[in-house]
Amino acid sequence: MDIKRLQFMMNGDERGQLIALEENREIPFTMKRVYYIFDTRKDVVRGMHAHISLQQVLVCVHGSCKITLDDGKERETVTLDDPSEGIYISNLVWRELFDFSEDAVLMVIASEIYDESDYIRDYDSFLKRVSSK
Ligand code: T46
Repeated sequence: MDIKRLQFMMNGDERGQLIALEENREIPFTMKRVYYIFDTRKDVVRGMHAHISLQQVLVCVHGSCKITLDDGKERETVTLDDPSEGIYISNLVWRELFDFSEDAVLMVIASEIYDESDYIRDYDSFLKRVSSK
């Protein structure tokens, strides 16, 4: 599956920690958008889609959540609970986000600006698309 766990360098001193994310360095693409998700209820599932061309890096900067990733062949569930770790997700990977802690803040860095036409929201259409790759 075209996903990658990223470990970011912490610039820590007696004042605390600082992590810097630069495009084409820690983030393996040119960044066009950042958004963050918070105040998500524990029983909620977000995502439930794939992207035609969007690449993203997800970092849970506070609290925790889980993400199930599926490329049409394999499925894997990853826990995000450390602000020094990110997960890179390529295009054509189905994602389901769940089990958000009350204090979770999920930051997402995206390779493109928001475009609804890039979303595949039907799982069968996703499977057809990946099998014709
Ligand atoms: C993803 C997961 C991790 C915007 O106006 N601009 C934006 O950049 C985004 C991402 C969303 N929106 C609007 C569209 C909807 O009216 O915000 C609302 C909620 O978006 P959505 O239902 O797509 O949220 P999630 O959490 O299901 O999915 C989002 C991203 O869309 C998606 O790319 O990978 O977070």
